[in-house]
Amino acid sequence: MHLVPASKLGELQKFVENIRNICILAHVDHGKTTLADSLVASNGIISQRAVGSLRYLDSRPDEQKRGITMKSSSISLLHCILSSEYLINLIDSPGHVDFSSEVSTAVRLCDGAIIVVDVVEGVCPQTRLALKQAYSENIRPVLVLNKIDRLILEMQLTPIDAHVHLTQILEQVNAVLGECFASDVFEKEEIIDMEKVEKNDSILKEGIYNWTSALDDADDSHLYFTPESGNVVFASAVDGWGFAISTFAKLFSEKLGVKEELLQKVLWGDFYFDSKTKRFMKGAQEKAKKPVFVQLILENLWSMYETIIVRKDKDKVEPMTKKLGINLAPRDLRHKDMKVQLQAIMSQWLPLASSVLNMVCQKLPSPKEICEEKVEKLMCYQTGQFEYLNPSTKKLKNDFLACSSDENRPVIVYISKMFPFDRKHLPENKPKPLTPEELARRKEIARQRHAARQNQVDESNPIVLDSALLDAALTEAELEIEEDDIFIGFARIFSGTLKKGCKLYVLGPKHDPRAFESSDGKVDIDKNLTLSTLSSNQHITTFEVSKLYLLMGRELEELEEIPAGNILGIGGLDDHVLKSATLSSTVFCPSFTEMQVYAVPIVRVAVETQHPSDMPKLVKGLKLLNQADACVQILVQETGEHVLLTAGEVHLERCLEDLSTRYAKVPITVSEPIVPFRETIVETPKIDMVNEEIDDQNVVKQTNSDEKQTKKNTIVMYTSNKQCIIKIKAIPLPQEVTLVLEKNADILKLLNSQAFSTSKLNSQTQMKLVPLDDDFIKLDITPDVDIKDNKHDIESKLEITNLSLKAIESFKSELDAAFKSSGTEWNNAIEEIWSAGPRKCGPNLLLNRIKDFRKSLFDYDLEIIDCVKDSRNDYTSSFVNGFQLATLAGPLCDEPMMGVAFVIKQWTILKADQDEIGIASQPYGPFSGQIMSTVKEGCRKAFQAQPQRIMAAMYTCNINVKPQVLGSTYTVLRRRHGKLLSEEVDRLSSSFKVVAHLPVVESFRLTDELRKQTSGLASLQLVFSHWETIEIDPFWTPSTEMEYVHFGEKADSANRAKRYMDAVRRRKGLHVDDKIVEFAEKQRTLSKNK
Ligand SMILES: Nc1nc2c(ncn2[C@@H]2O[C@H](COP(=O)(O)OP(=O)(O)OP(=O)(O)O)[C@@H](O)[C@H]2O)c(=O)[nH]1
Ligand SMILES: [Mg+2]
Repeated sequence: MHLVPASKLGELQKFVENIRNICILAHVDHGKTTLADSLVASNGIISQRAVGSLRYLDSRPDEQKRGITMKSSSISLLHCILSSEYLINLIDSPGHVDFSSEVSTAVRLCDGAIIVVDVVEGVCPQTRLALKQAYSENIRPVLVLNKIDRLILEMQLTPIDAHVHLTQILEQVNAVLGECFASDVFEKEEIIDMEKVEKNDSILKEGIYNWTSALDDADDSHLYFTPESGNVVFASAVDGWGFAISTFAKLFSEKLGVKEELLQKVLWGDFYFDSKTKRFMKGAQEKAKKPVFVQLILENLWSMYETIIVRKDKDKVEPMTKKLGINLAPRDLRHKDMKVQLQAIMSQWLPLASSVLNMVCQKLPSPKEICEEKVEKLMCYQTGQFEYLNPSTKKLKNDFLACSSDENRPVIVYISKMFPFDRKHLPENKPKPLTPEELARRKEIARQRHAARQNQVDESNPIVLDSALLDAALTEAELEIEEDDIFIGFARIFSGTLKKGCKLYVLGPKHDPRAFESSDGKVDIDKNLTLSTLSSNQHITTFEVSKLYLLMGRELEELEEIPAGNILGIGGLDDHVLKSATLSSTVFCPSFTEMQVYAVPIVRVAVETQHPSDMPKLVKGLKLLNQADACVQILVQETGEHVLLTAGEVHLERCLEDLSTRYAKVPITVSEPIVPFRETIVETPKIDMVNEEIDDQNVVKQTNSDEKQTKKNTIVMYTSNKQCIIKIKAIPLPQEVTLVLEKNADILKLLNSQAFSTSKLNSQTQMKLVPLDDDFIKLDITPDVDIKDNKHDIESKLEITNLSLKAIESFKSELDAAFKSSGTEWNNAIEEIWSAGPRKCGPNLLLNRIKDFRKSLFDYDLEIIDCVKDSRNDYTSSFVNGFQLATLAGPLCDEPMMGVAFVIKQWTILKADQDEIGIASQPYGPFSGQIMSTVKEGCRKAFQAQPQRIMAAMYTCNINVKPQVLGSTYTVLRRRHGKLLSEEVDRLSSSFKVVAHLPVVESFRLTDELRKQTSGLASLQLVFSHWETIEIDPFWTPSTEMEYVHFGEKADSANRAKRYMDAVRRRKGLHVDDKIVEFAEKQRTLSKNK
């Protein structure tokens, strides 16, 4: 096909029914980009010969070098079926787990997805995730079973075995879809049940419960991949061929004189051809007959590969092509490499692009078919449920469903990411062909310059250049484009038409339309507002559309207007959008639900410039990097150090490359990866380091008297002016409670902001202390709704909606259940919770067991009456902040605490008269400050009075490994303290799928080491999983008899927990208790005497 002009694609954008917005999703290396090459080649953008080797959509040099995709990119293609023309907006996405945020940005803009599965590797972790993501975003999938050629050449399966194998792979994929469906149905059922219970439905009254599950009634038949229904293509992307069942149904219906519809039904499945009756019969497996799929399809494919590639039978090639009706170019026929001949034949016989694109057009929905469920999901970020939206916002649902470009429809656009683009390559900056006049002018200038140079020697006779010509030359020079990047918004129009010059609101992720219900949807926003000038409670800026682009892979094409239903690029948003945003012509439009992020930024490095004078450039570069990548976070530490947070090693490398060559363009130095730890306490261990029970008899070293004193572990603290007494004890939180707290950090935040806005007391002190409980300041990221500004904000009034109250209540009951299941001592704990920390939303608790002073986190709806007399009320926020500071940086290595409860048993302020305290405390500073530091110190001491432990961040590590190197893989894992979880053998590829947990801190350069140790026969995926306590006491010294026997008195064998702790302490410049060699001389003499 010839190259399709952009104007033609622009024309097609108007026919919404014929648009397909799709993305390609798969596990890493399953062949997405190679498949995309075939589709791109079908539009003449690249040649058919380049398919597979070019990987056109991997436009970054490092993508080409490493052979993996690192960003999602889009291209618009034309596809014709009979006389209908379709516009396909195709997005290729990365498969590597580090870039899963790029997959989310792609999925959000699409209505359908092509799931690619490598038939040898089968369903892998990212395939599973892709299917789940597609399901949860309500996008319809089709399947491409890729790399069938590997079954023939590499695995050398017979056609019958291959058929069995393909059936199994299909079952695996469908099983994942089944899981998604079942969990979705159960979830919905739970909500319905809860509503029923709330309404006090007849079930309870009548005492009858309907035990039939919704799953029994739910219809999931439409969901699965079945070749006979046409949503599966079998392919070899690298060889450029692919077919659906319908491809062969059409081919054979003429040849065999059988109806196409009949063939469509029998070509896949348990059918065989009975040569006697000349009929297709069911039961091939039972009667040990060859299935039709094997007989008519696979055997043909196999013989093709065997003749051309295995036997290299050149003479048969020509007759074969004639039989198939293929015209092979003489150049291909003469080609020495038989693979090229095969590719040429196969890609003409069973062209991959047409099979895949036919399937896409026939099986995937157009933007107009967007379902109600998806619209509601997109619209309810702030409220969680559609019914809680305001009427004017609810009305917009019809506009989403209509997906119309009508003038009267509101414009709704979603931007899922901002991607950098070289300014020089923008369509408007591309060099245009010169007109004859310009050519003549340039010639004239050149001639004059030449003459001037010739006459330079003769200074008395200077030649004056024609000033008009010079002016023209200057304007041209001025037009010389700056060499830098601009950002383009990666967007989709859900309603209305985007035109140049139209003015829109840019709604930030925190925009809430409920605040504008009284307006008519149009509000006056200062035109000059940009991201950097927005205050923390403003979320809207205005923007005039100036540049609209058609995304064409490595290129952009400028368009004047783009109608609803299309994927596009929008320029000029640099100052308005940070990472994602919603654009609309009405403020009633809610911001879209945030995209689900599956990658956790866990790997940190500190970056700095080699030359201090370059620092401003680095800061600017970091801001740009932050804008361009959904998964990057930038932090500035108190020390002024800039820290970059990324999802993993590969992501980190890409970010650093971008930073030094694209955004900052200065040489940078990078610290060793910084891995976060947590600090916790545990119950006193009952067994020692050699797994022997500890009892009084076998303990050799008794604890000294100091420690005995704190045996009770309750710490008593006085403020410096001795006016206040506090008794604190630290206890480990049950694991379930910690998990619930960790999961509900958002609700804790919400609870705090409400508690704050409703509490009439202490606001002053709290305001002062807010910045203290954060040793990191986020760099120019749209600020979080700041607690202090919240008080007078309209939003805070809106915040206590029914829904948030409901969410808080369900969190409370979940937490209560977790407490109750952990033993009777926790029975009342839920009422005692005073605060969570650090940052008021962390996994540690402050428990209030002060007999005469009640304060609870869940008292947010109570007005505190008549307690002003108690002077402690004036200092509660100082008290809580002391706890916040303590939990933010523990005593082991200044890392945050996790899973610790601080029980306050007593808090007494001796002198109630505030003025007196004020005077008395003069020499020690303000009393509130004293209380805070005393609480902080008390918490630390209480923590130290318990057995302390370090917690490490853990990865789940999926390794695919060949049996011959399984041993060395385990050695590598063991050395890095990995814990084996499971090991499965894949019968066909005879490789092992190993799943293990591995501390993040031990994971660096693991990929390289594995590659070396296993000669590249193991592949690896790392995903953040959880925090795990390292069961070794960092301060451990032998104390039992057996420990003395095993480790000797000095016990100088390596203590892993201590090693981690010391490394962090060293990095932070804290004191490290290094062991110094004692009696060095004695040792030397000993060795001399020997
Ligand atoms: N044998 C065989 N190899 C294939 C086929 N399709 C792709 N490959 C090879 O698989 C490797 C990965 O292909 P890509 O297209 O880059 O895979 P991808 O899914 O885009 O990978 P990421 O984007 O990094 O996730 C390349 O070496 C391809 O040549 C196929 O049909 N058969
Ligand atoms: Mg790729």
